[in-house]
Amino acid sequence: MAFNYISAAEAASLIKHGYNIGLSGFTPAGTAKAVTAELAKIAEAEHAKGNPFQVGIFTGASTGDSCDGVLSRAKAIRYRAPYTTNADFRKAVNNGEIAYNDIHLSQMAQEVRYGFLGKVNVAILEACEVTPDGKIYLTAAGGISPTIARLADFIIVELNAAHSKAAMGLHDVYEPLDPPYRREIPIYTPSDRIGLPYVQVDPKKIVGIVETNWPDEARAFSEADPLTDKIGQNVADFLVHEMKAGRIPASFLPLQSGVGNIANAVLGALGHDKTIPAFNVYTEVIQNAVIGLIRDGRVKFASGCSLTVTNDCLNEVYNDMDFFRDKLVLRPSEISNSPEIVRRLGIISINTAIEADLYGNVNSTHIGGTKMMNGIGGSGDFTRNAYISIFTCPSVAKGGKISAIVPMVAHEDHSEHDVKIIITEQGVADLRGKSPKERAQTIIENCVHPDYKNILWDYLKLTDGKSQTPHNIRAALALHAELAQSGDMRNIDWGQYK
Ligand code: 0RQ
Repeated sequence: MAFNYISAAEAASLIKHGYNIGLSGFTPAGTAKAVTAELAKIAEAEHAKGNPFQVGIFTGASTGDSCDGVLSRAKAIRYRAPYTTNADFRKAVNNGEIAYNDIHLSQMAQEVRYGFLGKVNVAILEACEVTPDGKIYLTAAGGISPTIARLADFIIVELNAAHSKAAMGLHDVYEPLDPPYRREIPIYTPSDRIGLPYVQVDPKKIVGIVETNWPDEARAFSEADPLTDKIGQNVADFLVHEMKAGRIPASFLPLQSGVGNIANAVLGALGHDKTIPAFNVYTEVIQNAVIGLIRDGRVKFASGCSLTVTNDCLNEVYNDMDFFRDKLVLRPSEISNSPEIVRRLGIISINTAIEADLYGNVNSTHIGGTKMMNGIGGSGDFTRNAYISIFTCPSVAKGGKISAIVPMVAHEDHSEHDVKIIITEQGVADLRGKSPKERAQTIIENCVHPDYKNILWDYLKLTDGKSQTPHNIRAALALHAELAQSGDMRNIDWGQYK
């Protein structure tokens, strides 16, 4: 079939007010970019005429500025799911302008299929190649592309020359059946391939191909610093200790690691620690550190949903596919983050907390209990099902004015039942096999910053000290209230709660 080649503006003009748009990509990797950038201009023009113009966005995870950034500045997003990292989007959400639904990433595709989120009007997929019989070869991410492509009324393809055709073959595209017909997802080792290297669509649904040359908008990492290095080293030391104690098999287990500088530092430290054998990665986001470790032979195989790497690093992979082809695979997010597979493979999960409490509950998403930061991402998919679930964070934020360990988290994403290890630059709290009261002792002794140790010991003296989970309910959020009032949790005076 001969395709219609159209401009990004022509493609955007096919999208109407009220549509739900399904987008390829996972993080800024592999996200369609050109059509959404034009759509923002249409929204602004319609708003200037006094007409409403807003759409719903369904995608794999965060996107780059060309989607969440421009569309939120243009006030063109009514609804969006799931995870996002864009600062303008965050501002709009916390200003009450956007309905944001923070869904576990593994559940996004199936919630769309189950009809929980409404109709997908159009899918926009970024591709490095598309064939006349409807084979769409994705770029740097799997995301929810197979599902939105199948469900959408029509499809727009962004054929992006910034992604080499060498990406063909990187993907393993597989969509499970829905209940009551679902079977096991037959992945038994991180390198198993179970699907096709492309998304197959009905070519008649492709209404236009937009040719672009637009590099991914992945963020560069800050240089490693002593704090993140120390956290990374604490994670590596803990895992070596567990291996030596026989609680992790000597052949090691696959790792999942979240996004950001701490995650990158953790992987770097693990890679350099030669007491850990070369290992596999089964994760959602493959960052720069993993590519380096594959080069060094420290990571044997990496399965992920996206290559969220700097563009230099991405081109390094594309230019050397002969080396990387049997060491990398990209999967849709419901497979990369599948609870079934996480449990089966015995994945060790490492994610970042905003704050944790004395009993092991973790807040990954909200600042001060009310303002959205980014979202839960895949941290819940992995944590709940991991062989060992680890959360890392610096012990203090904002120059010491905030303790990351608080009496009670102001919002809970991961519960005491799922969080097994907390690691800060101060040390490691191993919560496995402990009662809540025992957990509080080990967390204060090992993870809390020296400025806050007595503050938290004193908090415990305000409780009955005997209940299953001792709290002084009036004082439980007093550190947060103190921060809101004086700007520094260290100013707390417990006297009023005695
Ligand atoms: O503020 O931006 O003003 O400097 O939060 O904190 O330390 O720079 O760390 O960028 O790794 O983000 C949890 C948000 C950490 C992230 C979170 C302030 C701090 C700073 C950012 P500034 P850092 P990071 C994989 C798995 C949830 C999803 C997840 C995240 C800013 O890792 O979104 O894990 N995780 N997904 O100063 C007030 C506190 C604070 C605080 C930090 N207690 N109170 N502010 N900050 N702690 C990803 C995917 O699923 C795709």
